[in-house]
Amino acid sequence: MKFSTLALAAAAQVASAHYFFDTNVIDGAAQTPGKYVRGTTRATAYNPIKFSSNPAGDIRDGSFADGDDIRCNQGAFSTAGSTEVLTVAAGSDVTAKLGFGAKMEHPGPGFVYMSRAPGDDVKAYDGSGDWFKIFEEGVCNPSADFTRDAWCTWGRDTITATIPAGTPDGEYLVRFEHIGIHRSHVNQPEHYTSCLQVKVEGGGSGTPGPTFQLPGGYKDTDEYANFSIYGGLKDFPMPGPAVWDGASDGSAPVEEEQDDAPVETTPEPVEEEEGEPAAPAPDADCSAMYGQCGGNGYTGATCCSASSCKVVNDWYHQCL
Ligand SMILES: [Cu+2]
Repeated sequence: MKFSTLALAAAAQVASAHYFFDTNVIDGAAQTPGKYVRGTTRATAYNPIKFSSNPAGDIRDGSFADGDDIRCNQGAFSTAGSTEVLTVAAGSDVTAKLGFGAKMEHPGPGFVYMSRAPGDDVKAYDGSGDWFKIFEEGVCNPSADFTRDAWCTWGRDTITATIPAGTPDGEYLVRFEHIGIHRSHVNQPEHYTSCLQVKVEGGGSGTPGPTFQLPGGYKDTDEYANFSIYGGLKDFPMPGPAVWDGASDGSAPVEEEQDDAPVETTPEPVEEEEGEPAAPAPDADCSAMYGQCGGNGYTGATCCSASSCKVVNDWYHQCL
């Protein structure tokens, strides 16, 4: 039956397409989720953070890219005290890993930022200070599909960065982020982020920078948030400050050349947004076809307006 095949495909996408970082990797071994990576209290941990200007129906758990949740994900600060602090040597790598076997199968860049905790007490730090960028990755395979596997992070479940050797000793938040940009052409970039708590030792005397703050550093008017991946390969305007060179004062960075993103005129393909219906449910009290109808922590409607509720996984029950 054609319908059920399509429904199964949609369900499989829901299970694999959204994700969150819940752990880090040390010498190849994934740590217990939440041991060094702050947890989240959001109802649907795997869902993205979008801008408050986006349609209400596309906002998940009240998380906003222009709100505090963009720092380390919703509720992360409430888990700071119970999250351990990982001691890392400057010059060594840190790696964050997605939970539940998920892979980054949205197109878009990966980033790693750091922010020093006041008083070098990261368990008491809310992330409201200055952030500097230590790593970014965009397109690795320009000959591949720009809407999919051209992006470095495609199909991976980790992001890795090197703590710059010049980083001063102290306690920091290390913020890992993937941004899905398949809907940036309609101003809906999807931010996936979590923070690792670290204590840097053996560091240097560099002055990290340039910096930005969160929220505020990402705006819905930024080029990356209005960029179309459709119509072929083009330069992507990386959001956030330039990557710190690891040594000098970053206050006067060499500006990276920014191409003006061409206005996209080709028709956009119909967007598949997994489990996120474009139209409101006919019965406003129940979830629409492909909408969520259950799962751990889910608080919305558990009935389906034009279908029945199926268990996709523990986190996601869907109207199919
Ligand atoms: Cu998505």
